[in-house]
Amino acid sequence: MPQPRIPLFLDCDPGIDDAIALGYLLCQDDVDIAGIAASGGNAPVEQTTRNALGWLQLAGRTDICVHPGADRPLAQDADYALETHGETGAGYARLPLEGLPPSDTDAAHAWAAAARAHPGELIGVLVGPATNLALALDLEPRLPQLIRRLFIMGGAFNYRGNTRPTTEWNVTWDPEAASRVIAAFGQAYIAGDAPYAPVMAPIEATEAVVMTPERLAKIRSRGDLSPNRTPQWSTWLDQLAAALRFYFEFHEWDGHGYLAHIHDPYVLAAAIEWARQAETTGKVGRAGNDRDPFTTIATDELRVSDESIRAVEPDRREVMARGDTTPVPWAETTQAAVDIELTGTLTRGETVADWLGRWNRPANAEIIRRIDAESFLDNLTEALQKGPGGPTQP
Ligand SMILES: [Ca+2]
Repeated sequence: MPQPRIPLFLDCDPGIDDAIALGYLLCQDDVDIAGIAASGGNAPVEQTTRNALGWLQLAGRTDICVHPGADRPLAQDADYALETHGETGAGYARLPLEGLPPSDTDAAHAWAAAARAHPGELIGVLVGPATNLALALDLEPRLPQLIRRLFIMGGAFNYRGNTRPTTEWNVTWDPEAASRVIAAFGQAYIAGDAPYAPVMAPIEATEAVVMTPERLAKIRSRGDLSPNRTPQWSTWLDQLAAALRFYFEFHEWDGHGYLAHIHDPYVLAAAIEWARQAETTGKVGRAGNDRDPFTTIATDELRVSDESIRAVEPDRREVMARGDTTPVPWAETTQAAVDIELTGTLTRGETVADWLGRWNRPANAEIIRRIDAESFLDNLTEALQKGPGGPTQP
């Protein structure tokens, strides 16, 4: 039986970890890229659009559209992370200067068009600020019903921030947009209009995904043994290594050591792998809503260490064993009511989860609590070593 294809829309702000996500995406032979949107965030939107196009062009994928997004957040001035990602948002990488033009269709219209073109099937992945998707909700309020599942990189729950003391970058960039997206997608889930809660991957989980020089060397060298590996892909990896060198230096300067937290590729990979698993095990409508709203779901034993499984409470293990939902791959998750602080004088942009049900509100999001980072990094390594191998490649 042929493998079902996965239509996917990626909204990003490249950004160095975004670049790894883009590369990983190109290596997935069963994913149909329904569109790529660029958001302002790590760099101005003109630059992130150019970077997305540049990474694609470097890989020979001149057939993929990049849709430019809004140039500023909904309700505040734009801020950029050039000290983290470099003046161009691509570290020391040299991307093609002359190149493809961006799409004439802006990001918000592209989100709406992709969702309408794949009703109930599109996987949405947000690894930049939520501005584009919030604007798309104005154009197409049925997006939460049309999109099969939304995966969001963002937030910091009861954790030190990476931007302000308690806030994460993507949400801080545009808290109003993040709030609107969570509210819309969460409400559709609560109302029974959408089968799955949006997934949030906050930094206290994604920081476990660490790229090291050793891991990078493995990706670059072992790939020579892959029959699918082309010289073009080797060049792509050379530029990724140049980008990562900047990212390593930044993290070292920031006190984390000569390594890099790579938040975005995990979220993209989890979305793709979840779609595959859900396809394999059958579509389970209302997944998760039969349980109490604060249920912890963990992945099956194939993808999480024994130690992690033992840490799950016994009654939660029963939920896992029933197999009545498709777990988020390489992760343990908890459903909870989530909201975003928009007015706090010290905490604007903080994501708040009501773990104990004090608000008496149903869960509107599935939050990733822990990631089996080593297993995911092995998957990432294998994919990047192999390179793109689909029929569209020469
Ligand atoms: Ca990003």
